[in-house]
Parts: sequence; structure tokens; C-alpha cells
Amino acid sequence: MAIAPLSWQELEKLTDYKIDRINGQTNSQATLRLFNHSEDEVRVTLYRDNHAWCPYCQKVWLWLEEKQIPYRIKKVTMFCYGQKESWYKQKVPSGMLPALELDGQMITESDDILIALEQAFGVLNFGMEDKKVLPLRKLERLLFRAWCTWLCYPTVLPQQEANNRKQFIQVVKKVESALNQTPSPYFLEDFSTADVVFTPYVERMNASLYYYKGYSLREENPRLSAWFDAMETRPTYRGTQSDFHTHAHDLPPQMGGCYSNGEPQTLENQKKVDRGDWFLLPDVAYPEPENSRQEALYRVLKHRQNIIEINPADNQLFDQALRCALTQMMTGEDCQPPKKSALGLRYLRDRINVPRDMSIYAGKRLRQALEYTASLDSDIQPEPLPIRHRRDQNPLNFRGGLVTEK
Ligand SMILES: N[C@@H](CCC(=O)N[C@@H](CS)C(=O)NCC(=O)O)C(=O)O
Repeated sequence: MAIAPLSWQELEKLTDYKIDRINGQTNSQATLRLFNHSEDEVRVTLYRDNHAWCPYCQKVWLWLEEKQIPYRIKKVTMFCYGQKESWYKQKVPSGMLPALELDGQMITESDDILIALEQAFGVLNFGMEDKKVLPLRKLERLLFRAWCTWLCYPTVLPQQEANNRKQFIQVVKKVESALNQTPSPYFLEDFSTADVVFTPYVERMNASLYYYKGYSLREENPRLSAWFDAMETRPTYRGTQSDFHTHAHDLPPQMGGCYSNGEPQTLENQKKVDRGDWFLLPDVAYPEPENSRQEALYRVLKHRQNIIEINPADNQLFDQALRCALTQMMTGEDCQPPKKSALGLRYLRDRINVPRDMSIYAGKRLRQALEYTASLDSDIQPEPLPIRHRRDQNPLNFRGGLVTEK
């Protein structure tokens, strides 16, 4: 049965989603985290990027959340999506992220930041300079280099592509064997800094190799698979976790290019990441929370004005189309969008950022509803997302919208 779109007021009644950004679970919208301490106890400010795309920022972010250190968060623009704030360049002339202020002292370089944090607050089970952690940190860099060699350079000969793949898989085997050293699913006897160090790039490898190389890191390697599952039991990781769509499209400008091998499996994966079904992707394995639709709805309601204004479609037409998609998401009933609204719906589908805008399952629910409702209008697809920059994501365009919480 097809139904009429609900009004914004009617939609508001369908969600009671609420989180405590300051003291509750890890979330990407907070600008202050207290973990039930008082604000006078805050000694730390983390400078990280607006969109939660920066891997080195995720490393420090996850560590602070695991140790429950009270901290402030100041969000800064990355070059690939906008202009660096001048106040930040005064503090850090290179503009590089992350940076951390500890008792008034500015520290850059994520490893140095973690070492300084350990000196101030103690280690996370095993510290950065522990003799068990040092070889794992080296292994992480080895894996990183093998990944870059495979992903970020164009290959002319098929043999070169095959060699790059082989070399990466050889290093993955070393990671598998490192994970096999203890009965725990983590790198050492218990969760530690070593897991924090691996997290950002292993998450990005899982997404990018699936999308550009048709290779599923998480599914093809049992120990890594168990490691991902264990990480996903941690609310800290869930709060920083991104999805395949976000990474597949945030990495090219950051890495200076990601090169598809064009193989049939790759093309199939690309279709799934870009057009769904997003629930069939190996980017998450924990069960979907019951309130993921409510979360997605709440986040859209909160920023609906900006979402409508920045959409290339006519505001009135898109307002109605968006309500159709949200109505479908919440009721499960088809809601016919206005004619010629498919492009506007797919424009938004392609710009949901996880975890910046919402968590991974909420992102999937919203993408699914937008795509399904768009398909009731037409099959037309928008221009592919840019690969040299992501200025379509410039936070200034949002004027305090999805990316900057008030
Ligand atoms: N070695 C540095 C690397 C930091 C780094 O490469 N940061 C990138 C973002 S991932 C950056 O700030 N680039 C400038 C920009 O994109 O604006 C660290 O570990 O902190």
C-alpha cells in the first residue's frame, strides 16, 4: 500500500532517540567528554577533523575514550574538504591533525601524543614503548605500506597488480600469526594500545580493498575477523566506527588516489557499496540496535533545514521527497515521492557520513530508505563523488548543520 508522506510534526512523534553526548557512550558529535567528572578536571583538548575521516585522530580519540580521560574536542577542517581555520594554523602552522593540548602544552604526531598521554594518565594495559607493543607497531606500519603500494598506485601490467596483492597478503599472514600468539582475540593478552594502533587503518583497509580490489580482509582472514568482532563488542569502537561507503569515498583525496583493479568481484562490490544493499556488506557484524531507525530520523530532523538547503533539488520538492523516504523508513510502507526527486534523494544518500552524522546501522537504514524511495521515481544516478577533493563536504556549506553540533 502506498501512503502519503507524514508531516515533519508527525515524524517528530516517531522518535524519542536521545543520547548523553558528554557522559554517555562514545559518539562523534560531542565537543566535551566528562565521563562523570567535573569540567574543572579537564586537562586535555583534542583537535581532530570535522568529519572523523582522519585515521591518526581516530587513534587518539579511541585511546581517550578507552581510558575515560575527560577532554574537550575542537574540530578542524581538512585540506581536502575546505580551508584550514586560521586560529588552528596559529597553533599548528602545518595544519596537520591530530593535535592535543595537555595542561596547556601543544603536542602533535599521534604517537607522541599517545606517549605523552601515557605519561600523564598511565598506559592502556600495554604502553606504546612496551617490548610487546613495539614489534606490533612496526608490523602495523609494514601492513600500511603494503596496503598503500597496492591501493594508491596505478598499475600498467596485470602482473604488477598480482604482485602487489601477493605482497599485501603476505603481510596480512604475519598479522594473522601475531593475533594467534595469545588466546585472546586481541593482539596481546588483553585489549591494549596495540589494538588502538591497528584500528584506524585496518578499518580503512577493510573498506577500501573491498571496494577497489574486490578483496574482503575481514571475511578472508579468521583471526582478523575475530579481532573485528571483538572490537565491535566495545562501545568505544562502535562510537568511532565508520562504514564502507564513507571510507570508499573519503580515502581517494586523502591518499592521493585509490585505484580499482576493475575485476568482476570489484565491480560487484562497488555496486553494493554505492547502491545497496548496505546490509549485505562486511563492514559490521554486531546485531543491529533496535533504535537505528529512530537515530537516523532524529539526526535528519535535527538538521533538516540545512539538509534541504544544500541539496541541489528544489527545496519544496526535496522537502516532500525527504519526508517520503523518512515515512517509508519508519512505517515500512511505500510513499511515492514527487516526480524528478530521485537525484536529490540520491545526492543525500551519497553524503551520509558515518560516524560523523550517525552510527553505522542508522546510516544504512537511511541510505536504504533514500535509495528505495528514489527508485520509486526513477533509475537516474547522480554524478559520481569527486575523487581529488571533497569540497562538496565543506563544513561551511552546512552553516552549523550536520557536521557542527550546536
Ligand atoms: N604522522 C602524523 C600524520 C598525521 C597526518 O597525516 N594527518 C593528516 C590527516 S590524516 C593531516 O592532518 N593532513 C592535513 C589535512 O588533511 O588537512 C601523525 O601520526 O599524527
